[in-house]
Amino acid sequence: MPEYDNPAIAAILDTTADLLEIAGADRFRFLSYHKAAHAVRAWPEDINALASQERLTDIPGVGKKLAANIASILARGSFPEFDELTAELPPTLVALMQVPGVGPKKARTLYDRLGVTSIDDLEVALADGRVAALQGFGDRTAVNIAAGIQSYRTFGARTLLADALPLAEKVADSLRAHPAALAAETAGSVRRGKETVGDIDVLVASHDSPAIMEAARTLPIVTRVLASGETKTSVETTAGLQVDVRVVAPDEWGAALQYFTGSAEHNVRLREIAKGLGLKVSEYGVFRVDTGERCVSDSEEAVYAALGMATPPPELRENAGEFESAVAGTLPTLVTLADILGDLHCHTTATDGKSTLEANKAKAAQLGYEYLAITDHAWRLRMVGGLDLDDLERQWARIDELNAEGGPVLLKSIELNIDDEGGVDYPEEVLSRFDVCIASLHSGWGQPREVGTNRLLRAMENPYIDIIGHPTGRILRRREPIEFDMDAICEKAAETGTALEIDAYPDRLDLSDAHLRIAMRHGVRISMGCDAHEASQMHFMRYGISTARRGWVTPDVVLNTHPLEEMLALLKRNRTA
Ligand code: DGT
Ligand code: CA
Ligand code: CA
Ligand code: ZN
Repeated sequence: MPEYDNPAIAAILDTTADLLEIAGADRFRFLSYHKAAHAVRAWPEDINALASQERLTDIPGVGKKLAANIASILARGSFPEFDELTAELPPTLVALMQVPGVGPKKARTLYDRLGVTSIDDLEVALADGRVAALQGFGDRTAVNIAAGIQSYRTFGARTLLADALPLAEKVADSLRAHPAALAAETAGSVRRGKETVGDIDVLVASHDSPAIMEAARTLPIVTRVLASGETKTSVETTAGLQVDVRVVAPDEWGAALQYFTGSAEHNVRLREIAKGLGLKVSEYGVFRVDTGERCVSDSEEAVYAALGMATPPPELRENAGEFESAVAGTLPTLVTLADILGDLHCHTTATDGKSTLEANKAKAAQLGYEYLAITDHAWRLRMVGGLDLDDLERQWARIDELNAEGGPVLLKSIELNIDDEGGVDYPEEVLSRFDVCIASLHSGWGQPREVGTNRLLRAMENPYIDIIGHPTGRILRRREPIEFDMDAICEKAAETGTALEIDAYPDRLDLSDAHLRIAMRHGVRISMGCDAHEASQMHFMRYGISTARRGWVTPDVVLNTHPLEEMLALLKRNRTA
């Protein structure tokens, strides 16, 4: 029986939810599977350890029944309800639902009427006109679905870093522990900290390649060996993700790690630079073109040094200015997780969070934080219980009590909603009573670029809006960013002293790396928050840090790398008051 980790279990629970929805089950039933999947993904402890201690129900949203289902997956790869569903519907149908423009109803119709079970089937049915001919579909729907397949193929099929990184580390750790391995590291987009990854790459240094290839094929999480040769093995894992394991000779380690870390764009540029120096770079080393002699290959630093430059951190290797900095010796010292002294964005049971103030505070203490901003939703998000003034007074009183007990300081805070004119939920006399305010866009997708820009510009003029939360509102693989003029926003942010957030929630990572590079050029201050809706999600900070590093963010510009008093003094409200 292959081994399941948290993302692998979550994937099966999500598939169950999607199949239930396609089968027409009631909303409550399928949502309970999605909720549990979400919680399993975020849970910091390994699911196997939890199961063996009979503590699966510690995970929020996992009751007795779901715990039994999870235990059954761990034991035999499935559970009775899943067996029944997959007897009726092929599990590949859920991939159809990932295509923008195809929901559960359309997926069902495509299956019932045309026998479509995969995206490949769907493309054939679109091409020969059978989709357009279906009742309730038509030409326009068919065109939309075709466009949806395009966008699914470009970004929908990728895996969130948060689902890949723990697995990648586990594979690298287990291969590193192999007696024949001298070193093992993750490479590729995982090592570069990219927000989504196509597959996992792991590099191993060894004199005994067959032994490492055998170890790769027999990793406990393997469900299928896709290919296995002398130096490369590709496997599919229980989470559905592909892992490529490559073996190199120990004296080629540095050159190979450099090459397989990429990115492809970075490597292309590196080879051009080498050419100009009469050198050639490959995964085997740096060679002199005239004599064919190998200069260096054993460490990454030696490879870059041979080309006359410092070693850019993996997160910067996107050919986005790192070569110029590496040659000039001006590579930035990037922010690290250890620099973070607090979290500036979380929710509680007062609105749509699942954890209490007390639980969030306990988690902040466990993470060694000095402070935690409590940023529940404001009044206008009534849908999720947005707070009115009475609610706020109650929360503040409780925060005062908890702060009197010592430990991490809870900051009285809020996540405001920016309306279509750039206004927010409360008048200034209320806003002035918070320690810090975030304001976010929660509506208006598809608005013209000018509208989005103006809403944010107006909001930043408010002296009490210290931070713009998840500025573009993107949800990876599901929702495009709100369009706005990033240069204009950054200029205003720098001018008014408004911080822009990196929302570290794994499917947001908003601002993105590309936007952060613009923000850094403008000297904008950055705020980091997990947007945790459950205390365990405060562990997501590391993914925000990966994005920050990809965006060239240095520790000093981040609000919450500063001790409490210093951080408060940097807030807009305290600078202009
Ligand atoms: P991914 O998996 O799509 O998230 O992105 P990567 O960057 O991990 O790409 P992947 O897995 O195809 O290859 C890993 C690294 O190996 C890549 O970043 C650079 C290097 N590499 C692989 N194949 C090629 C190639 O054909 N040309 C170049 N220049 N580099 C390659
Ligand atoms: Ca990869
Ligand atoms: Ca790969
Ligand atoms: Zn939030």
